[in-house]
Amino acid sequence: MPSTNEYFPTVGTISFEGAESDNPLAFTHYDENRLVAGKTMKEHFRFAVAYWHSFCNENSDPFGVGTRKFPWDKSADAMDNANYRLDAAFEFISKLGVPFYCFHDRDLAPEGKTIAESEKNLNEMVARAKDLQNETGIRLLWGTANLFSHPRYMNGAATNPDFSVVCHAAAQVKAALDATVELGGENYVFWGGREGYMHLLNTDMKRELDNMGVFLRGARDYGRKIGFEGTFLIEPKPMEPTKHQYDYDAATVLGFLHEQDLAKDFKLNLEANHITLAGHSFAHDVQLAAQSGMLGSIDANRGDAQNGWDTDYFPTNLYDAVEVMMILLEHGGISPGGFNFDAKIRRNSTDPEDLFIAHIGGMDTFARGLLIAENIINNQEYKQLRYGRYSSFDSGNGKEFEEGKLSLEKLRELAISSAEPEMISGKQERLENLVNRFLT
Ligand code: XUL
Ligand code: CO
Repeated sequence: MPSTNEYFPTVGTISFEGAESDNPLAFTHYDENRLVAGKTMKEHFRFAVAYWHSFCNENSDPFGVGTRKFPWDKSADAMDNANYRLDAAFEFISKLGVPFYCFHDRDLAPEGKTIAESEKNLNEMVARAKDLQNETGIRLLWGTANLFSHPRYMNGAATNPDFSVVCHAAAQVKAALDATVELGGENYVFWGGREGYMHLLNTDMKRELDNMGVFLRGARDYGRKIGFEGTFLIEPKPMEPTKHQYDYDAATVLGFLHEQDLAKDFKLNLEANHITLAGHSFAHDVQLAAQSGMLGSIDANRGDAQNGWDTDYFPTNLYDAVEVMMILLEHGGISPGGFNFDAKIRRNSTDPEDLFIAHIGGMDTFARGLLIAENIINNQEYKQLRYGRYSSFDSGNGKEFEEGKLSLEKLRELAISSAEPEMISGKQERLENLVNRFLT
């Protein structure tokens, strides 16, 4: 039964109070209506709350049960609790003032004993979510299917060596696509939770990858058939839970999408902590995707330099935010994607207000990053140091080379007729110092 209770009674609507504020439950930099580079902050970020971390994950870990007590888990009936949870989610998201949310099918509704029962549960919750969306104006950034928690997916979903498991995965994706379309979701995500392998000795990698291609083309065709006009997204991650994940990083997924004829409908959902697990900086994969027009959305979080796993901290690193916002400003932004907080509060953060404080911190970090990034990319010294390095390609033989007009032999002749190249400094330290000047 739906509830009229408040689940976060000690916290009201979060408002912008400015950089001088010391109120932990107010924004210091995220001012949703502030215009920056022609767009409001709200439009720049399109922030989203992740249903799973915020409302489903009680913060258990391999060493102990969860520490968060969910006031919405008050019934013995899983569907009742799903309804209470939905109320809590919309209360939280409304108070925080975030325009979007994201979910897995199993976050919203419990799995039933049969596929038909699972679909019925999901449809019931989708109908209620639609009402709440209409009441509050909150929208769905993306939906997805959880194809990794159930034991049947222990050997993968679309890449499972057993065809009957692939069929179960397809049934789930069909229902999750139906739900996403019904709720006006702007994107649909595939994170290859267990699409990968533990050992080559029992794995036909080529066959599994080809099957993943067939599966994704089928999902795309079904989505388009039911009127999904949004972007399909693949979320790279190099490892965890499998040893070798097929969607290792942005470059790997871009290659796969082109090979499998999926590049027109799919883009990337890049998660900061996944990128750092792959050995790159957050900015590296964002740049790689953005420059090829394949940046779809961002899962905003942060890893830990000392830990080699997916810690999913809330993002509070200002330098990372500046670097990423510079790329977005230079490449036209993130829409129709957004910034989804795929992040969890620490296991010992047990006050209900901690969930607000964590999101506020992430939003303020990116807002501050945006303001700083705008100042840097408009700085003449930065532009000259970064882009001026390539001026030898702007005219003459350099320009002809870029146009593909000079043969290898011709390049050799030019080398012989010119003097030994001068040493031209890359000025890295000067640029790093320049960025630090703006970090106020
Ligand atoms: C797991 C992860 C997922 C995806 C959606 O590391 O990031 O939550 O974002 O399945
Ligand atoms: Co994610």
